[in-house]
Amino acid sequence: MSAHSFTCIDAHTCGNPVRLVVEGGPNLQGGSMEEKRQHFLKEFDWIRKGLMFEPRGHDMMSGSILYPPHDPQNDIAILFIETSGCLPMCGHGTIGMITIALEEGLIEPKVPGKIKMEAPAGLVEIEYHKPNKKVEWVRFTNVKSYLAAENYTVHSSFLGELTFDVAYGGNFYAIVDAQENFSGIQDYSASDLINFSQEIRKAINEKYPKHFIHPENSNINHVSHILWTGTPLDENSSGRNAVFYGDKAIDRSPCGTGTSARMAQLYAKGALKKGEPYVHESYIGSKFVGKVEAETSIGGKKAIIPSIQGWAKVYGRNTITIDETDDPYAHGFQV
Ligand code: PYC
Repeated sequence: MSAHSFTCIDAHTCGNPVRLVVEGGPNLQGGSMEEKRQHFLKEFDWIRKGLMFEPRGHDMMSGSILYPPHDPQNDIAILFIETSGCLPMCGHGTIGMITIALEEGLIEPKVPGKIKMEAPAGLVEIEYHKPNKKVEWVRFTNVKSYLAAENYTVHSSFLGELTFDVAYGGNFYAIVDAQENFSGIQDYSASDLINFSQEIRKAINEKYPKHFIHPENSNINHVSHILWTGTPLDENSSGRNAVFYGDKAIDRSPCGTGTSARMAQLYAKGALKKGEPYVHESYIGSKFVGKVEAETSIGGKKAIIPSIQGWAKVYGRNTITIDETDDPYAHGFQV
């Protein structure tokens, strides 16, 4: 039993929080970020819970810890820590963490304007614009994204029968478009969408066990997120979503991995062309700009290489203590 201190810098990416642990993160074993992720989950998950859950975090809290790259040609490696666990990839987390790291001088990119980042889901190539002390935007080229299933169905006790597709963009997303029993996110509150999502995510994974297994990483093997769509607030936007993650969160950003999954779905259906900007709005109306950079394949399926551009703002510095000697909530709680 002891007390541990973590130096953190807090930011938000288009409204969604990012907490970067700058000091106090554990030494992890493994030759890749996926191996280090497994080691962290086995031995250090209390750090994630303490820093993400209440009372030090909240339902939307999302963070990351930086590590040196395994391949010296790369600039940085990252572990994502979230209320839901350690995501293989997180888009808003990448944009936020890169913004913090550049503004605070925590990384020295080998090639100015470009960063190669090792994530558990694979190598992520990043570009950024930093005209002065502040980073204006960050764009990352995400992992291979693809449409995994079409026209599956699930029963919602709130809405009735729903049809959905599943696409991968760094996590598996069930994508629910407007249909007879669901008129679109504009007609529902965030807490409605959370209630619907909790139920259907569980039902989807029970009804379709082993249907969603990443062809190159069998640790990524279920639908973890629900992406609901609806009418954009700005008529010039291409789409709007509400992404459910963790147990009670609706992403305040347009969700980088969710936007990648959405573009993979639209591209596979011929509704989005290579190079065409896809302006994706979040539930609160903040925007990412996505693009299909290239077509590729994965596990015998057509896939895309998506890019996502967004911004983040740094707003806080924290030394957070997790004191197991006298705090009954040292490792956080969820209600
Ligand atoms: O931006 O990829 C993302 C993300 C995942 C969960 C919350 N945000």
